[in-house]
Amino acid sequence: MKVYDKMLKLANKRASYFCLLDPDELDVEKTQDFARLCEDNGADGLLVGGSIMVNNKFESNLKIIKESVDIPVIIFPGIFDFVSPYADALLLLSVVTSRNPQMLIGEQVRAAPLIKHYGLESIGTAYMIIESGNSTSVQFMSSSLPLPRMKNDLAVAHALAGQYLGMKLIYMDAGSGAKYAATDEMITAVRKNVDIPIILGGGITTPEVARQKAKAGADFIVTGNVLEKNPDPKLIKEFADAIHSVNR
Ligand code: 1GP
Repeated sequence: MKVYDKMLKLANKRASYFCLLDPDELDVEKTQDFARLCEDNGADGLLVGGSIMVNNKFESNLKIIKESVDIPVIIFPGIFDFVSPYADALLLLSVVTSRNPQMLIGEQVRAAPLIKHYGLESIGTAYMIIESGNSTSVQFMSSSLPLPRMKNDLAVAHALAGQYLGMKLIYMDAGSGAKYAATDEMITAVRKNVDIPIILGGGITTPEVARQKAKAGADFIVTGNVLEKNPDPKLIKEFADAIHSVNR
């Protein structure tokens, strides 16, 4: 089954949990353990990527991750130098909140021939960068102004535009290490207006907040930083249980 079909199936049942692994931050020796820890404690999938590549560990780490787990391994590219065959799918992000053509279509054009070459499942994703209370790597690297955090109508308009353009997912991201995650009100407003699944990430630091965001309408909750700082199996399980408790 294609990763996207699995995601649709999950989204119809209950909220789901994705762990984000930044390949630059992982020692090759620890990568396998970390990926398995996430799977064994309830993660529904792994996102692999980051805003910038600071070393050459991406492909070797991705390969290890892919060989270590059965849950979907999905490339989450900050830049499209992250295309690789060692994954089940790739989120083909277009930064719909940006007005920088490189982020809207330029990077995707660069990536497309390689995606075709590898036969990689590509999931067109409307990527929305939301104001986070601090400056995040993704805002800086994409040279885009984030969407103001109280402007729910603007968020809805961007998400709808993504859906009408034929994108398959909405990713609402306050950016890694965000001070504030996207508000419940904004998530609910987007949820009420679009039919495609919503991924929510950036600044989720406790299982309780993760559950709250899932209740507000996010179908997939992503955590990155919090596990990088503390890769505790108990914490991963608490996140997974809190998110899975939200039924559709
Ligand atoms: C960022 O959604 C991810 O793109 C995860 O953010 O590292 O803040 O959990 P955190």
